[in-house]
Amino acid sequence: MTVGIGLIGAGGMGRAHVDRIENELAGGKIVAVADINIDGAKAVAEPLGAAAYGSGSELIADPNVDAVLVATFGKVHAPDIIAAIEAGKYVLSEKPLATTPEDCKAIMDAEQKVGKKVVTVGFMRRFDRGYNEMRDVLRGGELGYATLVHCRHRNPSVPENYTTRNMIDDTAIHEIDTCRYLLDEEIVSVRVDTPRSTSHRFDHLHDPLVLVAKTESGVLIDDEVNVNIQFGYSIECELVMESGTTRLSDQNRSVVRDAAGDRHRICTDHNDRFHDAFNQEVQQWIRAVERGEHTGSSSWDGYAATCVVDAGLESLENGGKEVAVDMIEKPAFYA
Ligand code: ISE
Repeated sequence: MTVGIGLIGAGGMGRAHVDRIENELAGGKIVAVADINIDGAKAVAEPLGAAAYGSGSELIADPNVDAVLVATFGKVHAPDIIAAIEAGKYVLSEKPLATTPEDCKAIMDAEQKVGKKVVTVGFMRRFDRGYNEMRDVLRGGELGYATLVHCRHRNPSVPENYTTRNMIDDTAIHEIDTCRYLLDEEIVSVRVDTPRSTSHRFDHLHDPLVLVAKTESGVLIDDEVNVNIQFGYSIECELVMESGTTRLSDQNRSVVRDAAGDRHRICTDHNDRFHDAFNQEVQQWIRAVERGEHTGSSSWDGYAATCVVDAGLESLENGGKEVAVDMIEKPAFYA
């Protein structure tokens, strides 16, 4: 079976997914594209012979669409995701699942009503080989339990419309999910520190920020979010256990040595650094849709990350005070 995929949102992330589905992955085909800018939808759809729509609801109603890939802005995700759930279609939603805990809860309610998990959230780092090897080391138990996680999330630069809040809801949200995944527990409190800012930022930004979070068992996470670092896209993570550590290495495995020293290529952006993880994520989703199964992170993971983001934003607006994460009890449905 070829899974007919409908893409909602023809921006950069949506087009990157189209490219991988059409040129790198197996089992799926883009059959429809929707965007509020219908010309943008047509520009992606027409070369593929796919249908173009001006709204998500028209795309979801298209009988050729078996599954829906949502790549619009987070704050408009919820109505399309809920409509797709009610139409009985599997969904892969780019992160964040939604921008408020209330919208995430509405998605979870709709999913529980149809009685099966159909929503995957695009936290692609869960498919990155390095993070999975780190997770295996912790789970293996030989180095004891985790005590600390040190994370660094560095982007070369950001556009002028990117805000300080985006450093948490758009950027640090990846470490929030990754640490929940690595440690297999929830984050219970967050504080955001605002060190001296770099001169490379736009004036309205506080850059860098450091998010400090604690988990249920007391593991302390520090996440440097630094979005104008200039030299490239650099993601680091070290997990400290009782008698050893494990850390992410760069995706590049070879080093050039010459008279200038040892060096390897630095990644340029998230599509470059997480190319393989994105491909794994979307490929596994297509295969799972074929089998009628759920894969990857669930709506609960999307909800939990959004609750942690909310606490981080509250801390940011209140001088870096520690804020407890406010979350409902996990429904048995997501156990
Ligand atoms: C972007 O939306 C992403 O998801 C990238 O992974 C992240 O590095 C970047 O900071 C975000 O703006």
